[in-house]
Amino acid sequence: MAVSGMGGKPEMKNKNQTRWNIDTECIHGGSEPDPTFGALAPAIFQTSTFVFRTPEEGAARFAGVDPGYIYTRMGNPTIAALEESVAALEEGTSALATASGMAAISTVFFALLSTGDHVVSSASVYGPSRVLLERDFSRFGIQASMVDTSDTEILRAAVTDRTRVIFVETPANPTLAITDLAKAAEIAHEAGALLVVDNTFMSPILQKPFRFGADIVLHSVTKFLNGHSDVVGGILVFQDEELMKRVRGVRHYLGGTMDPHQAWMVHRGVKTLAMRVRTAQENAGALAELLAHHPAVEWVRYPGLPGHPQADLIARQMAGPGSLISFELKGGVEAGRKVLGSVELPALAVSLGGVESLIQHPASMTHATVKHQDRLAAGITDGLVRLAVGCEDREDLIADLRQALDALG
Ligand code: LCS
Repeated sequence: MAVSGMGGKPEMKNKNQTRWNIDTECIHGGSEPDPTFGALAPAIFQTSTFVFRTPEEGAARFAGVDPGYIYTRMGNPTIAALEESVAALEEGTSALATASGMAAISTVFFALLSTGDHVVSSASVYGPSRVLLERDFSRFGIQASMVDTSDTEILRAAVTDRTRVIFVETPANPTLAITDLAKAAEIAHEAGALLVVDNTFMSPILQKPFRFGADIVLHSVTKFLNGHSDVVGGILVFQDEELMKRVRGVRHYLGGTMDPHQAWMVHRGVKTLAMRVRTAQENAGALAELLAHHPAVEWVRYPGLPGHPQADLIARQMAGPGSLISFELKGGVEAGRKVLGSVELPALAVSLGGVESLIQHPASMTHATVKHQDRLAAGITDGLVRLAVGCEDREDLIADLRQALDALG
């Protein structure tokens, strides 16, 4: 990280392109030995504010003439290092880290939508993203159509002359329905709207939404990017600097900025992103196979299983099927509860993308706030179980899930 004088902002080395292959980029992006002591690991600038050497310098920073730091809600070198790293991984030019994934989502909606505007969103987005639109943004006269964006014709038909944003999560949480990003971008741009993609489930290792025309890519970094189930955070990534500045102004005043220590933790997590994502994905492939062949299982959804109806799209858009599996047991909700209680390795907890495997029941947990009929319409059946596969030993995971399924009799 090149630092230009006290409080100077780091320079972006990788404008719109990565210098290295992605595994190397994870380890080195946004990190350079510090110029003072040569520490390999970046320093944590745990400060709320930055000292100006002269009144003129302070005035120049507020006027935007001097790019140095002012106050951590508006920017901080430790947060900037993470932003630089994730921007490069997503092939963006800049990023804005936020206090949580929901802070990223609410900030972007607040920045892009005004009274009378309309949003089209995937019906099976993460529950709170949907509730935020339907319960909260509706109070300001912003309409939302929650549709099956994995069907391009349904998506096209939902767009009106007031549509300003198309917001998709692909694969969706937890139905794993896949939306064609190139088509969604085309539909958004024809309507004069922006395509915002929640790329949390794939991470930049497995999907690069900007390549398909996305305007903003966001993450709950709580998941894969941090990867250790110990930090909540979010990030927004841009290729258009004007758009970034519009959203940045809103982040600064809404106040959902990330904390420096949080940023440092996430940046450390990013270093092992590629290897974690691949290990979890290999484990998930094996568990999906087990589920697909087990007599107690009614159905299993996993983008990597043979014969997937969207196999062509998956091959075009995703570098791999990821590590989320959803399934339903023949014994329905009751059997699901038994499995949730009898697996030893996957912890019974919401969230995903950590090294630990987690299992949960969306209808009563992550999507409990979504109305029952809306949940069913979105494909989140009452018996659906979501398994977020981690990085434990594959044979241990297989043996554990097998004993839980076999015990159903
Ligand atoms: N986007 C997706 C796809 C998510 O899965 C989540 C959280 C968020 C955004 C929100 O991020 P946060 O504010 O929590 O950092 N997903 C959760 C889940 O599936 N279980 O618990 C949280």
